Amino acid sequence: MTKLMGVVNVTPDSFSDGGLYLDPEAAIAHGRELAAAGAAILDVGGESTRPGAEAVGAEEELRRVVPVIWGLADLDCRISVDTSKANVAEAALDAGAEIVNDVTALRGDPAMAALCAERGATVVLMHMLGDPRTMQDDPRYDDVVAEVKAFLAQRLESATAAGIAEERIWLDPGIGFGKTREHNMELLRRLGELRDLGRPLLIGTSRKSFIGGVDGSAADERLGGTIASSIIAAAEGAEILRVHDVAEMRQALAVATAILG
Ligand code: HH2
Repeated sequence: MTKLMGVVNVTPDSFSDGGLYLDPEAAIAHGRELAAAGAAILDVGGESTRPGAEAVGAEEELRRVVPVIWGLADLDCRISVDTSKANVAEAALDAGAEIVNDVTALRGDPAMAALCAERGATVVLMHMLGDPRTMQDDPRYDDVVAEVKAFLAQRLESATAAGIAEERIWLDPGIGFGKTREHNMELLRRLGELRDLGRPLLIGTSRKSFIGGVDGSAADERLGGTIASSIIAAAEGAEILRVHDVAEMRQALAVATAILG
């Protein structure tokens, strides 16, 4: 059964919903709505990773995410924290999170792997070429799927060597993170090849710019493209879909599942 991870961005500058949920009460209310709409997981983030985004200090990131996680912890939903800083992840785990979604795949903070191992957290390892400030400058690959797959295999090995149980690791090719529109589409088309890695695949296409690259739509007009790309990802074996629009995605998934079984 494909699971939905609802996005709760507690940021002023996220690419599609920046500033909407910066107030903790608004973020908590939004998270509760996503849970009621069918999210199995809520991904709470306090730092935008959109292309060109500026890094946020740990103090500010903590101030944004911890109260929101506290406010969601009673839900019948797993909480994930979207961070690459170990002290933010630690405070989030203390507040009730169980999943660490690290877009640097444990390369950003040398203390992150040991923390996740010690706390028994589930960890999302994502592929990114470069860092958010520069990743869209001129990404190049000979074979994007083979290179992303080799990277994820290496990060999986490094995470298990650091003591993180393999069954607690999910993998993500990082749609939009150092990839052209063609790279993103090829990864989605050939996603099935990443199933050989033997771990659940998480995919985040929600509202991303490759959709606007197809039809010129703005970030808040990409629901149709989000649904199309997420359904294709699910059909290719993605087990977790990270989306902003949980209710609409849940209906699309239910219909696709009813048809295809
Ligand atoms: N995409 C975004 C953020 N975190 N994490 C994973 N594992 N996979 C993704 O594809 C992914 C992610 C970007 O989306 P969003 O959070 O809406 O934007 P921003 O980074 O601007 O806050």
